[in-house]
Amino acid sequence: MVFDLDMIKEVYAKYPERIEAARKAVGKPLTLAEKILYTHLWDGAATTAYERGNSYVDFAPDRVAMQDATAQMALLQFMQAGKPNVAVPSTAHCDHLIQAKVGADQDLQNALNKSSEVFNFLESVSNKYGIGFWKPGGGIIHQVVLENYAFPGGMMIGTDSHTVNAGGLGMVAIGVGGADAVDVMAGMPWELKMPKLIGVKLTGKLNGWTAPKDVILKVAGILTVKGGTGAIVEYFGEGAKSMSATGKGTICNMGAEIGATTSTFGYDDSMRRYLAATGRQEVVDAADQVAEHLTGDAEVYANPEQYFDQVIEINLSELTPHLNGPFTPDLATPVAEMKEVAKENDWPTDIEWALIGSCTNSSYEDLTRAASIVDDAVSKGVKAKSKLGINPGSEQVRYTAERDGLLDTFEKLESVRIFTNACGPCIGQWDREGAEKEEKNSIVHSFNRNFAKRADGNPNTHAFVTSPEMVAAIALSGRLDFNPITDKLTTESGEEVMLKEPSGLELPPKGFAVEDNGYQAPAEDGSNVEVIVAPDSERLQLLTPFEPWDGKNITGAKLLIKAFGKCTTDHISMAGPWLRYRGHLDNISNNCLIGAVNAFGKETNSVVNQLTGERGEVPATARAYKAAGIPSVVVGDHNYGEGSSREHAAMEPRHLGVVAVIVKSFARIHETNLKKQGMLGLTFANEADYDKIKEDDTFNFIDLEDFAPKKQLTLEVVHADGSKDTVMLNHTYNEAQIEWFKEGSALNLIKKENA
Ligand code: MIC
Ligand code: SF4
Repeated sequence: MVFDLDMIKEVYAKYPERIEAARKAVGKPLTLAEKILYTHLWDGAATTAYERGNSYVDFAPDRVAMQDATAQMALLQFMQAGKPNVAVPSTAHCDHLIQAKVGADQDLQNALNKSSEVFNFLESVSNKYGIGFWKPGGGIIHQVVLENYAFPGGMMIGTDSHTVNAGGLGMVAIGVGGADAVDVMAGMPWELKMPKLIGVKLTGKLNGWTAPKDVILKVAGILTVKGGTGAIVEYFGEGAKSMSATGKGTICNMGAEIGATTSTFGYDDSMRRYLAATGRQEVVDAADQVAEHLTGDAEVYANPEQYFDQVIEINLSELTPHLNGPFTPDLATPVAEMKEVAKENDWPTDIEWALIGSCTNSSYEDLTRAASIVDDAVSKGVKAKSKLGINPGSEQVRYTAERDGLLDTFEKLESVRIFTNACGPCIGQWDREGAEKEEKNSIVHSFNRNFAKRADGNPNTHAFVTSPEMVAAIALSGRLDFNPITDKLTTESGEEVMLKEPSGLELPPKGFAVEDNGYQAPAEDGSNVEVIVAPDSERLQLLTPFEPWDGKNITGAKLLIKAFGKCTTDHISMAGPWLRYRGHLDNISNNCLIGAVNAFGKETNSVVNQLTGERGEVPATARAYKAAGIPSVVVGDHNYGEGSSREHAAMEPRHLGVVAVIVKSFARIHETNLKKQGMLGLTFANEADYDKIKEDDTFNFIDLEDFAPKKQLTLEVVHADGSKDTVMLNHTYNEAQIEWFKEGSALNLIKKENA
């Protein structure tokens, strides 16, 4: 079945005319990213060119996707918008709340027992408002979207940073906070600053042990975790065409780790093959009619330097396998150098666990390539030294892999565990035995993120990101520094053998198959569906609107925490066990900033309460200020809020009385989330002023009453000894966003306009 074919055809019907208008407006050949952006303008055909990195633009995305951990807050907000139905095709996917422990069946049952309240809530809200619902076990949102909904040249947003995965099918797919999704579902424009464009030219062809994952591991090494901020990365060249659509998805997926707004590839045969194999020949037929518009212009790819803001070239024939980590996804080490680098850094080299899965690498092709390694090793008499956990990306992939004997191949290893088609260990939903001992250890996985504590909650677990085939090889050898290209493995009988190079199948030769893919269509007429939230629930809480701004300068605000170094959304609002409270703002606020390192004392979750002079936990201290009617301020370093789209990282401080977050720089989604929730997200005009902030500072905003676009704000910082510093702050608020601040949140404004 093809979902929303009419909508897709309508999008393509507009393409020729809108591309022509865009060409006129921009006045030069167009990149693919520009084509998709300009065909999706809220106001219709383009009349003017927008300045990249500067102009705010209103877009009309074609669809919205949400996963359970963020959908709760997104839909609690949508329920307040006063609309009977979602305005564009939207889906909700249950994938984040299933813990990996014993194996798929039992783990799924446990999740159903534990989280039925949340699943039922999401199911009934979906049913009521016309949202497609994917049951627990149906698969990981981004794999399910790629298999069912993504289409070349389309634009979508999703409440998850890895929504960008759909770039593998030539979309512009962007991760956002729930409040942004509410705009689109409520039929309003969605605003984004016109992205800059980074072109990545891929020459040559992948071979041997090198996989699509290595392309993005390499790019991450070059651009670092903030190098893609505010930019769309467009891949092109012969090398791009030679990769499968799911391989392209892997590359786009992990573009979130360099802060990119999204990544994409031009429409090609790999996409045709994938669409056809996933039952969407009709989408191919429709796309083929506008195929010339679904990729960048030839002039652009011939002279990329003239059209992109930055160009990177990678020769796939020369690329080698990489391992990125620990603790950050941009620390790239070629596998061949790991022996040395691990020794130099004292990284543990024994591997107890190796994990394949996540939205990044859980396709049929990924499983076949990893299985080929296991098959070869088993036939040579090698036993795995480490445990191997596998989360298939979707029920369709799992069912097909089972039918084709791939799961049997993995199960020839005694130590393998097939987990649910869900995020599992990737988001800390992993009951890893012994993790509570907090021993120093290393794991390898095919996921995308490896921030401290992310997979198993142990701060001393060094997690390394690599391709599924490398994960399999490392699982067999039990060593982080194993290089399958040069190193041998020892068989049961003591013989030394080399592993064969991986080989895989892009698509299942017998086609995909599935019995129950997990999809549930919403009611035709949802007006009678009742959504129930128990008032005493500890997991769900209806939202109380945030207070509007009183129009006066904020004064007397206290420093809550000055965060030191990396402060990702995992540090601000940890996942893992806390996913439990994603639908309950007050309860989840108890994890607010508990992972952030305090610049004073370098400890986590320990800050000075200026009212008592005593040290306390961050959430409790914030609550104390709030109870005393005193606003508070958070200060941070570069790329603050890197990582997830979770708007809890903005709503929690807001709920606890924080009025401003002042940092050296922000990650895109988090900055928008702060704005949407009526907070002040500001940056130091002079970065060095970060150093002026002391532990017991009080802040006075001098000219907030004149808050206006492109005008700096002045902050008076009063130190405990009475001395003062004046600090200038930059911001990126436009008129409309200033209104969100004034109203207390963007949602308050929507409600007011709909009243
Ligand atoms: C993640 O990978 O961190 C998540 C969990 O998928 C998040 C969303 C969330 O926090 O729920 C993301 O990437 O946006
Ligand atoms: Fe799920 Fe991990 Fe993908 Fe996030 S990155 S959607 S947690 S699999």
